[in-house]
Amino acid sequence: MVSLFDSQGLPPSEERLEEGAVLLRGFAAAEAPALLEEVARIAQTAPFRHLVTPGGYGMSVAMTNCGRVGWVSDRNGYRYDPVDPDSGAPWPVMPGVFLDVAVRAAAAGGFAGYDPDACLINRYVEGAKLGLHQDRDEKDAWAPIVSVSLGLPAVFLWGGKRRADPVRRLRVEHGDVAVWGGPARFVYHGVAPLRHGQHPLTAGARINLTFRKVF
Ligand code: MD6
Ligand code: FE
Repeated sequence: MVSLFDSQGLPPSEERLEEGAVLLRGFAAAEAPALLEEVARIAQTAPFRHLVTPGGYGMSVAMTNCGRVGWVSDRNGYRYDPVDPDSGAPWPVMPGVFLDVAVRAAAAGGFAGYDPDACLINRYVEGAKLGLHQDRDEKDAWAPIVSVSLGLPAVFLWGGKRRADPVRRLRVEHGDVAVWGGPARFVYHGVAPLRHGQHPLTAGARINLTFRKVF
């Protein structure tokens, strides 16, 4: 009998990157318009801004957050902050539709009972990029990162556990969700410079939602 599942035992729309990591193609496509409406609402309270790295460089990606804490960077380093440093107010509450997509994607990736504390929202325009890095500012070293791509496509860089490991270039499109945790939690990753384009829902931008269990 012809199997609907590939040799890795996953449906064709799920690409296993390695132990603990999957790319769920189109997983959030149906919720994407609702997710983007919430992003616009969040950005009215906590506007997108270009954070400064500890080294003093402005990041090309514009960021904001929602949830119990938000990821921020300044001359003192990276941290999770319960308030938006620009306003002194708590970050907007994580919308139900965000939580629902993140929890279901985590479960599909093998991580049941996901309880993210933070959602970092990234906005890329033409030329914006994120260099190869590990996410290591979270106390929970097992719970997955859930990364939702919206709008313009991008090339997601998927490396290994050491910076010098080979890097795969994965095209991520509107609605795709990557989940990495457990043994894959500290894989180096990044985003190649965004190519010019137009998307019906985000115009010239890519929006990325990155969920994390922090504590
Ligand atoms: C992305 N973002 O925007 C992935 N990690 O597709 C990240 O991996 C990320 O934006 C740590 C801190 C900020 C980020
Ligand atoms: Fe990251």
